[in-house]
This record gives sequence, C-alpha cells and structure tokens, in this order.
Amino acid sequence: MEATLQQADPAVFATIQSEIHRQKDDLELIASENYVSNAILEALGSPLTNKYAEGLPNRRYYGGCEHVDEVENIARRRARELFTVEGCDIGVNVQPHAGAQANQAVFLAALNAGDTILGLDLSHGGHLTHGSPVNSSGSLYNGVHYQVDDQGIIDMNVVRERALEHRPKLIITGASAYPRIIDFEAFRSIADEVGALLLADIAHIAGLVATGLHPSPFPHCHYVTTTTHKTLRGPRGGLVMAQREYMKGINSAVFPGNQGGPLMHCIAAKAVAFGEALQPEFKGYCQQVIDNAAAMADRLMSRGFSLVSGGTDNHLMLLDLASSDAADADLTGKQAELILGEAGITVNKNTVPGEQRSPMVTSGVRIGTPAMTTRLMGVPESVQVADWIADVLTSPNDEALRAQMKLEVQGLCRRFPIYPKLG
Ligand code: DSN
Repeated sequence: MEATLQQADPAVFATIQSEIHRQKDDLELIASENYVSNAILEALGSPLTNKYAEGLPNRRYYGGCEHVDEVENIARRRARELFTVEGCDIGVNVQPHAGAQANQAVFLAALNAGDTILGLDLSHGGHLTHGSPVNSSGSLYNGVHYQVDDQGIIDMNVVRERALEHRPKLIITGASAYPRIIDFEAFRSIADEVGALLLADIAHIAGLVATGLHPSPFPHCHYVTTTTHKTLRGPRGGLVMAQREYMKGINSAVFPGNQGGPLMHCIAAKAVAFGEALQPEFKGYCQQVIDNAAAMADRLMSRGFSLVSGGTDNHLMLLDLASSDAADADLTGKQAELILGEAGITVNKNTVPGEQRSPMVTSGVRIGTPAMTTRLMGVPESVQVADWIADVLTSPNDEALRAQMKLEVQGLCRRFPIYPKLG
C-alpha cells in the first residue's frame, strides 16, 4: 500500500513514463486529443476512485457520499453555467463514462428499440454512435443518414429531404470530422416539421460552444451530449444535458438504465475542468485554437493540398489526399499517418466524403489544433507545422527527411513544454 508505482509495478511505471515522453516530444495533432492541467491529473489520481455512489447527490444507494455529493454538485453547477443560454432552462448529468454512454442515455430516454434515428454518415464526418450498423445505435435502432454535398458542406435541404423520407423519431446533429459551423436552428426547424426530437452531439466543439465561438445548440436542441476531453480540455468522460422537461428521463437512463457506479474521481476532474473553462483565459485559448487551424489550413492549401469543404471554421481540418495536387494519387491516409508519425507528428487517418478505401486505409487525414495550442503554440508555429506536413507528404519516400524533421519537431516541442514536473 505504501510503495510508489515505480516500486510496486516497474513494468506499468515504465510504460507510463514512455507515454509521458511521447506526449512531451511529439507534436499532437489528433483533433480529439488535448493535454489536461496538473490540477485535473491530481483529481483523477485521487482516492475518490474508491467510492461507490450510485444515484444522484443526496439520493444515493450507498452511505458515506457526503463529500462526493458536494463535488458532483460543483461539477453540475459549473456545467450548467458553461452551457446555459438565456431563456432556456437546462439540466445536466455529469455521470456518463464517455461520449458513447452519453448518447446511449439519450437513446434510452427518447426511443424504443427499432425507432428510426437520422444522423450524419460516418464516412462523411459522423460518428459510430450516430446509427452506424456496427454500433448498438445502428443495431438496436434503425439508423439512417444524411451526407455532405460535393463541397463537403451539410446541405440543410438534403437533411430535410432525408427527414421527410424517413420520419425519424430523433435527428442527430454533430460530428467527429466536420470542419464547418453547424446550424442548430435549421436542424430544429426540420425536426419540428417531421415531429422529431433533436440531439446535438457537440463532443468536438464543446470548448468552442462554451466560450461562444460556435453557436450554442440550446435553445434549439432537446438533448445535448459531449465528451469532456476534446476542445473542452477536461478528463476523459461524458456529459449529457437536456432541456429541463427531458431531464428526468435522462437521469434514469444514465442510472440505472445504462450505468452502475459513477466514476467519482473523473467527476471531480470534470468539476476542475469546468472551473478552468469558466475562466476568461479559456476563451482566449479557444480563439487561438481556431486561429491556428485557419493558419494551418491556409498554408496546406497554398502548398497544393485539398481540404474537405475548402478550409475550416473550427479546430480541425480534413486533408483529402486523393484530390490533392501535391500528393501522389496512391498515397493513402494510413501511409500518411505512418510517415508523419516517423517525423514526430501524430495525426489520424480519416475517411473523406465519397471515400473509396476502407476505414483502415482511407484517403484522408484529420488534423486538429487543440493540443498544440495548449502548449501555447501560435500562428507562426502552425504555419511551420503545415510546411513540415507538406514536406513529408510530398516526399513520402524520403526517410532521411523524416529523421531530420523528428529532431526539429522535438526542438519545437521542447520550446513549448508540457508537464515539466513529470517524466
Ligand atoms: N474517437 C473520437 C474522435 O477521435 O473524434 C470520437 O469518439
């Protein structure tokens, strides 16, 4: 009990050390990842992990919950403050273990098995949990989809046509790889026309929404889900919100409908993250995320790379290799991820609209700026990074270039350190 991790389990300790070094020295451009603060790490590593607390604060199934009640109430209060808009009374549940569980809670509250749900097609930027056949959202419910247009933009006329055709009980808006602003109000008018409920999954853009840099899904959406670890920069976890009248159903869908004991150490860390996001400087951070993405997108396009939708309004961009003049036609997303990784730049392969390759190969790469911006990198670094990406992808056979670049990337990362006391 008294031994440190290093003493008690050197094998696990060593892997954690290696991962800390990877995070410090590589350039993280996965759009859904970020670096949490030391305060959040401390809450995550606290003995709150020991506590069972099924139920909601002051209505638990276990004794000894007075302190975890308090921390969950802080998290709930702060989440409401972050996402409330004037004239719309919302409730929040901070217990979902992740975004998938937050979405499952909405489905359980709003749907019966076999009901139709309409979401963005996975290969057009949607998410597995928005009705994909390989996910329970597509096997328990009848998942149908809308796609982006030839420019890579969500065309609301297409969404309306699909909604009129399928009469879904729930329409899902929100995406995992969509670089443009989402028009929640237009989605609501379609939902009203077909008698559907409306869910916004804002997992990617939650930080931008919380700071007013992306329009809010409230008051338009009945339900809103998010993860807490992407642009919101909190611990890995989920959050579900709803207009007040839908909250009772959500609370029982989270527990006992979908989950058992909440992860109280994560809820404490969510409280810390929400507190950080309420600070004025968090808006400056989110604005810089957007500015960095715009600068990187412009540079990549000027180097002959094609971006889905021709750019970005948010924290991410989707490089379409198959239609990029600067890239060989046979360069796949999988190869691009691999060779950029060899240069110390971490991205993920991603399908693009009209994808011809499998999801394990793909023709695209998704790039995001939340993590590099947390390191305090700005526009000059974003332009430099875009040049490095362009250099690697235009010379995919040049191993020496990648070896040299890895050193330069490491140099940049060390100028913008993270976790100086760790590793
Ligand atoms: N895996 C997340 C992402 O990378 O966007 C979505 O769940």
